[in-house]
Amino acid sequence: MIKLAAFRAELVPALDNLLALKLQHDVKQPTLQAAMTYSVMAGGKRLRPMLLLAVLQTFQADLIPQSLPAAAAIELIHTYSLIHDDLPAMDNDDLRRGQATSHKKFGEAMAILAGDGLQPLAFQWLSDCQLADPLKVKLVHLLAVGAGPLNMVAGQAADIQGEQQTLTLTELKALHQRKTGALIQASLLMGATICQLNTQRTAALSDYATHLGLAFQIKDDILDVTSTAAELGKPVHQDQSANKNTYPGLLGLAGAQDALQTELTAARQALDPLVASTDISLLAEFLTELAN
Ligand code: GRG
Repeated sequence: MIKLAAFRAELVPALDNLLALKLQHDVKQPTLQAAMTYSVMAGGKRLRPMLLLAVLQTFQADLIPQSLPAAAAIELIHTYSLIHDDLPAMDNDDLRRGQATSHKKFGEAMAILAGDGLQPLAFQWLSDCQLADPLKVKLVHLLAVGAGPLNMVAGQAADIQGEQQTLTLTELKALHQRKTGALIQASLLMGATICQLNTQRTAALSDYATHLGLAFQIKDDILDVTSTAAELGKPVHQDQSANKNTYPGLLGLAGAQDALQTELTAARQALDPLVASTDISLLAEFLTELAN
């Protein structure tokens, strides 16, 4: 099985080319096109599309070329969520991936419209891609459920409300499962759908996705604490995790690190039913990266 670094080196540029070309073709208004392209091409890690493509690589690699637009569609949804999350009415952030946020560069109205444009464009790309119609209906459904008011938007709403109170660990987990986990899960399940995997294999990937999504969020919370401490030139203390509604905030830094290991172990175990029939090393490598 190909290593994750080589897999990325091959497919991230292919995905980036496709995203840039299709945005140029499909967005008619120049400023809107600039704003949408600016955020999509700002150097994200492309985690979610890579997860979809990793499922294809694991089970049926010949489906990768025709599935690139479906993978790209997920990145459009992810980018919209970041643009809107950064808005003054939400997190009010000036910087994203080291550069000005959309509303700082293009103004608030254009940033809202860039996000608005990215959402339906994702479903346009999905429904246009070269896959069988019944599969495409399932893909549209999975992405809508993951990104919509059942999950991502609900998680964002709960997050905004939760700022007023301290959440329990169970509430925090549920919030993150919706806000960030569900799109990660949709990416893996979209891969399973394209490969038409059976129920048992799909369930294993779904379980892997749940734990991977949580591990991703816990790691993000931990990095927030450790990088802030590093920027301030201070040692990291458990009580430095100022934001209460984070894993380090609720569990302390060591507790959050334990929780990360627990989720990574569970994610790896979720792949066990697949080991006899396929090489799971590419999927397992996503976990190794989060452990380091
Ligand atoms: C506005 C409806 C709506 C939803 C926003 C996902 C989300 C919901 C907000 C993002 C808030 C945030 C920064 C959460 C931390 C985890 C996370 C999703 C980080 C960003 O994802 P990466 O690391 O980003 O995959 P890149 O830049 O690599 O694409």
